[in-house]
Amino acid sequence: MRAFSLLLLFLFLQTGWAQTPPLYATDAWVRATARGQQATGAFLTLRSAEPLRLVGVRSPLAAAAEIHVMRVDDDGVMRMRAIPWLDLPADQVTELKPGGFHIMLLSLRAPANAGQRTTLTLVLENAARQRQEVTVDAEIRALNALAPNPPHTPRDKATH
Ligand SMILES: [Cu+2]
Repeated sequence: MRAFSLLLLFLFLQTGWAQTPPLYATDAWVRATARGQQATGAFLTLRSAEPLRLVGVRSPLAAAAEIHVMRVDDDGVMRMRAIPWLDLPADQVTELKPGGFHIMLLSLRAPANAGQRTTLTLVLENAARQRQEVTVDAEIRALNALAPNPPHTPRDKATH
């Protein structure tokens, strides 16, 4: 793990909770884009001290973002689709990574160039349905970092 991932900046934009959310977010990165690409994946590792739900994400890089899951469908083809939230069980590491859960940044406002940095703002909900936001710093990494993007379901294609 890189040293910079331990230096994440946590920015608390709302005060719905008495305390800051008990969330550890590390190794956040965004896949760099090729020319003309409208969407890309964002990834990070999360661990919460209490049950939380990731219900949304924002980034200055993108006009919209979705939480996606990637699964092998009945026909044996791996596809990804949007899910309304991602549960973060207490004291359990949840990895958002290529080939699994990930954040899809959509309608990109600018190319994501390797070596540059951006931010991901995570919208979290606790058991009492209070929401709070945490912003983490993310490195943009080369297009060929780890697995390639698989095809989306036709439903997703309409919005990507
Ligand atoms: Cu996706």
